[in-house]
Order: sequence, then C-alpha cells, then structure tokens
Amino acid sequence: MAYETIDAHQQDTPVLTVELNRPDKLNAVSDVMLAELNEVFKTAERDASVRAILLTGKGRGFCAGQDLNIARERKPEDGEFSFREHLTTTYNPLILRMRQMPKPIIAAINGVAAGAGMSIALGCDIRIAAESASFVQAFVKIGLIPDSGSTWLLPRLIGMTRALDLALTGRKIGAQEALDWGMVNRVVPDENLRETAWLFANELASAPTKTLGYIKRAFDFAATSSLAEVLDHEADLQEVAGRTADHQEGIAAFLEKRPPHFTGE
Ligand code: T3D
Repeated sequence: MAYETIDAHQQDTPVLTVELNRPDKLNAVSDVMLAELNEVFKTAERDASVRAILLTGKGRGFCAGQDLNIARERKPEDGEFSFREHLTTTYNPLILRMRQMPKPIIAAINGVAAGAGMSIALGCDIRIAAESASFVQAFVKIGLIPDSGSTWLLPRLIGMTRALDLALTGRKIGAQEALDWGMVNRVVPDENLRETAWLFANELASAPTKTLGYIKRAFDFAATSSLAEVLDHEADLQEVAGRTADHQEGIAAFLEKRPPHFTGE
C-alpha cells in the first residue's frame, strides 16, 4: 500500500519495515502521518506474514514530534482545536496499538527523537540507537506536558529521578547516556544501525511469535498490577502459550538436540 508520509515494505521476509518519511522536517508528525501509522500497525497486527516490525526514520532524524507548523495554525482558545480530542483520537490509539501489538516492534533510532517522536520510540519493544541519535523531552520547551505515553513509559524505563530531569528541563541526551540509563538496548556506529536492527528484527521474527505477544502483554499488565493479579495473569497466558504449536516445537527441538523451527503458530 502506498503512503504519503511513511514508507512500509516487506519483501520475502517476515519483517515489516516502516520508515517515517518527512526527512526535511526530521520526520515531524502530521495528522496524515498519525493516520498512516495507525493504519500500518493495524494492518500489520492482522497480517500473519508479519512477525516483527522495524521502525526507523528517513534522513538524519528519527522523529521530531508534533509538526509545529501545523500546531501554530491551531486556535484552541477559539474552541476550534482540542488537545484532548486530538490526542485521544490520534497519538493515544497509536501508542496503545504499539504496546498491544502481539508482535515485537524494533526501533532503529537513526537520529533525534523529540517530543512525541521520543514517545513513539519508547513505545517500541527494542530500541537500537545510532551513535549520533539523541533524545529530547521537547514538550516543556513549548509549554506542554509530556504526552503520547511518555509519563508512563519513561519512568518505567529509566526511573522517576531521571525521567523528571528530562521532562522538566527538556535537555537533550545522547545515545550513550540513553544506553547507560537503560533507555535503549544497544548503541551502534551509525553505519551499522540498519544491519544491526535488521538482524535483531529477523531473530525475533523467527521466535515463537504468539508467545512474544503474550510476553509483551504480561509485562505491561504487571506494570500496574499486584503480585497476586500478576501471578494469576501469568497462569492464564501460560495456559494459552502452552497450547501453541511453537511450544511443542521448542520441546521437540530441545530433546532432539536441533535448532527449533518456530512457525509463529
Ligand atoms: O500538539 C499536539 O497535538 C499535542 C502533542 C504534542 C506532541 C509533541 O511532540 S510536542 C513537541 C514537538 N516537538 C518539538 O518541540 C521539537 C522541535 N524541534 C526541535 O527542538 C529541534 O528541531 C530538534 C531538537 C528536534 C533537532 O534540532 P536540530 O538542530 O538537529 O535540527 P533543526 O535545524 O532544529 O531542524 C531541522 C529542520 O526540521 C528545520 O527546518 P528548516 O529550518 O531546515 O526548514 C526545523 O524547523 C524542522 N523541524 C524540526 N522539528 C520540527 C520541525 N518542523 C516542524 N515541526 C517540528 N517538530
């Protein structure tokens, strides 16, 4: 399917690559991009041939957040624009869709991730950053609070002390600091980013796909639940994971001393 602000391709591979494609604006987010991202993730969720998603940006930026040229035209004081309505119909479903996606999403962070662009990076499951990548909670610089899930995701990844430091100051941190703080999984030389992320995505695409989805669900559920609730939820999900063909294959492969061939079923 042809998109205007993103590029999505998957050729003879279980990995769907999604590239944000407004490089002149460091892939700042327009309404069209929000609609297209929601659409591409919705389609990927339903498409059994997609077993992992690789998200990256074209050009020198990953994503600079909300397009401020568009934001400048709004007239919230006249009642012509509602932040609440905009967020609840665009960014929020996108972030929820990413967290609820029953397949892994790998971000290849090729440059700056700012504002909601940082939230989108945080909404992925694995973050591989180029050495030149950077992260900015840019919201405060324009008088806004962190949104698109940043207030939930960021402290869970790096702790409240560091999250508040970034959110209150809006200071930019580099890839190495992000790695030291546990915000990204790996930092690689810029020229190796695509290949590293691609190999990672392919590795996850040959894993037991349904189980990866249950793992995501289990961790997100556990983030806001009691131990008793979590134990119960784990038991429910294991009941389902334990009935997959991939579970049988995993056991057979182990006992037969061969590599497993998971089909995602
Ligand atoms: O509004 C709602 O619906 C609520 C939701 C809000 C979510 C949000 O994301 S709020 C936060 C919005 N984002 C920002 O405030 C970030 C603004 N951008 C920057 O602070 C800087 O551009 C960066 C730190 C990201 C990168 O700096 P640098 O020096 O590497 O690049 P640059 O020169 O500033 O930007 C390059 C070009 O991209 C430039 O255009 P030009 O001059 O070459 O024609 C710049 O204007 C453009 N650009 C960068 N960010 C945005 C943008 N254009 C529109 N919107 C942007 N967000």
